[in-house]
Amino acid sequence: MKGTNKQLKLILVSTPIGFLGSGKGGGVELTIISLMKGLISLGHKIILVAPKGSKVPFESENLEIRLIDGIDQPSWQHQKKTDPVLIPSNSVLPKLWEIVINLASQYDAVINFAYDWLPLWLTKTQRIKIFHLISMGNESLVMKEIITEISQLFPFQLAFHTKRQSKDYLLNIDPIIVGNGFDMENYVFNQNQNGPLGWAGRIAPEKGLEDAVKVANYLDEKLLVWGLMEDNEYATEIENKFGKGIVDWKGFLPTNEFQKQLGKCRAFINTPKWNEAYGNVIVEAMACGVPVIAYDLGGPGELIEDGYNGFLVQPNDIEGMIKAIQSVSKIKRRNCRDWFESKASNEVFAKRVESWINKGLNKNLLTDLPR
Ligand code: HBI
Repeated sequence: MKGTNKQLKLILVSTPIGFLGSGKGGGVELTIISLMKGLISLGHKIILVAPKGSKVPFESENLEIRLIDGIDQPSWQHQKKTDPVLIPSNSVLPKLWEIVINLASQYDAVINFAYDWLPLWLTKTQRIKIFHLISMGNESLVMKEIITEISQLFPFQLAFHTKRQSKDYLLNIDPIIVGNGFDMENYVFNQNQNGPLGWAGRIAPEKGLEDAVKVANYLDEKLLVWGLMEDNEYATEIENKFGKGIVDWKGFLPTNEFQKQLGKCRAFINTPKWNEAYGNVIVEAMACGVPVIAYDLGGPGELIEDGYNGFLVQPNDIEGMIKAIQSVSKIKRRNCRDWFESKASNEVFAKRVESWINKGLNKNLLTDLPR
């Protein structure tokens, strides 16, 4: 047992919007894989309950995988904030949680990664403690309601990636922040200071790609773009506006290929238009030594230390973005890698999650609730 605590037997439940490896789960896919690796290296035992087709890029005798067939849950990012909870026919979500309920008696705790109403509501009904790593800012009223209620009843069982993300919710205690984590071995530090500009993320309006293209256009250079093509119309609009030659679409690549190309960039541009919960891609850039120039919004605004591992720019400030890019050589690329190793490796992330779960398991709600 490497960790200082006793072995935990944990059920981890994945997002129902797409199997692990499909890219449809966005950043939460990477979070789950990294966390499993980190928790197993701390000596804990895991069973992953996930939609059929999910792939985990490593094996361990401390990891069991249970794959469940069923129809994907619609993503809250494609629904209105006021929409009701939809349960499609043959839905995978309730099937995932039926397995969890049947397994519960043999495990110490559950960690849920789905941004969905059902798992949060189940927290009130199960003996086993269900912990929720909330993966987005507020995207739905019914979700905000149930998160508020669970924060009243089981405040120690909710955690967030960043403080700014948690500000979207009405919480009963100070938010528990666990950050995020990535496998250090997957990212190679690249010294190169004269490369192209890069941008990565789901190709969708809330990610603000058009601002990055505007900046590249002004500087009269290409923009390398990695990410799942989620909204084709949006991409076509950008090409119609700025011409075909400016964006070099790299697609959604496996981490190993992505980080090799990403490391060649002299700067990584991040232009969120929503309260980005964390910003996995900016940490992946820093892991490769690439300074990040980000709007001071959401998670990125909390992770970038202005002048140390990148620059922060006022949201939507194109001028500011251009100026920052022109001074990016002032940032020591090694700072970016150092920040990553100390704050966002899967070891440090797993230790933060382990402490969150242990504290939550030791809380006796009757005596520990704040008055
Ligand atoms: N929507 N219904 C639903 N459930 C999820 O787990 C979910 C989602 N939309 C986006 C999403 N998860 C992830 O891409 C982000 O949390 C990162």
